[in-house]
Amino acid sequence: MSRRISLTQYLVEQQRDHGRISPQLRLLLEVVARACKSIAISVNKGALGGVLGTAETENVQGEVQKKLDIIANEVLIEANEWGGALAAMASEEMDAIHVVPNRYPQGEYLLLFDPLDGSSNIDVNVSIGTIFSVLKKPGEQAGVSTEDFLQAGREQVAAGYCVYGPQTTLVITVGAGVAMFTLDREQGSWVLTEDQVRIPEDTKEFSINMSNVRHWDAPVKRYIDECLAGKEGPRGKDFNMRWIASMVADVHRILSRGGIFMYPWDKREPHKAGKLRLMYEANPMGFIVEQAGGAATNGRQRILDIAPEQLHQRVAVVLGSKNEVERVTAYHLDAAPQA
Ligand code: P6P
Repeated sequence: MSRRISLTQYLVEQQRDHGRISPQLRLLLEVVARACKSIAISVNKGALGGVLGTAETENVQGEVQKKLDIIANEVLIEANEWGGALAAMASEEMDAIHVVPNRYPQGEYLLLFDPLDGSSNIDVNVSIGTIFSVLKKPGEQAGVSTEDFLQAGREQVAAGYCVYGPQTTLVITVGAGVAMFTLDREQGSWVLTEDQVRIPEDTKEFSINMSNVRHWDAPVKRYIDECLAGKEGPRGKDFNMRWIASMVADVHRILSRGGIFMYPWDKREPHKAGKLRLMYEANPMGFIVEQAGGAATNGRQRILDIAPEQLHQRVAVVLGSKNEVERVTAYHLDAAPQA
């Protein structure tokens, strides 16, 4: 069992003892963690807080926004503007980047987030979450632009998510492994409950939306068919399936006990490459999964090596237990180039 230390002590040790993070980055992560506590309180109120249902507006993705999507976005923006660690923020819920107002000092970091991932689950009381990614602003020049955000995922200096479920759990990496913190509601503090999280390299559990089977590329269909064939098939073992339709919850299960999560390329919208967003879903989750000994690809290429072209670009995602992700990659390389 890991030492039951606070998030603050963990981050101070990462800064002071391991030299892994700067004082500015430590402050930024503390503020994001505090914002997640505020979001958790709103989420947990549900109908009592008048926060369920839609907001009658659409986001840049063309998705109808839930009231809690907007609340979570505003909490993260307001919490992170004043601290002096950030130059700008980008969010799934905002078309353009949000530059820190002139009334506050500008810092060297860029924060990207999906403020409330899994929104379709909000009104039915299923786990949802906040995903965030931290980059350094490139160059020394004053000012910040959208292009400054377009860095490959391997450039991230920190990433994390908060899952609002039976427990409220914050998962963070600063590039030295993955740590999990559980919210102690009596104290109102984050307590380290697992450090150096490891994903088993093998698994018997896959996570995919099976209703899309007719739209998948051949390698994905081959992989899933073999899982479904079970003990009598080429894999020689039975598989189980889980699909919560909330990436944060599915990824948290994989970090906790292994598994493979797939949201593959889909022939319905070939130009979109996939449903999930590269910059604030696939990249942070890919960083976390790799830091826990797993793997994350788009089926063919390491997610963290993908050179972004647009802030809201989408990507296919295959992540989790290393040996399973590598098998899916092998099937893609065996097959003809993607249609
Ligand atoms: P589907 C939630 O909307 C999300 O972006 C991810 O959190 C989740 O994994 C996926 O979409 C679910 O998609 O098509 O199964 O509803």
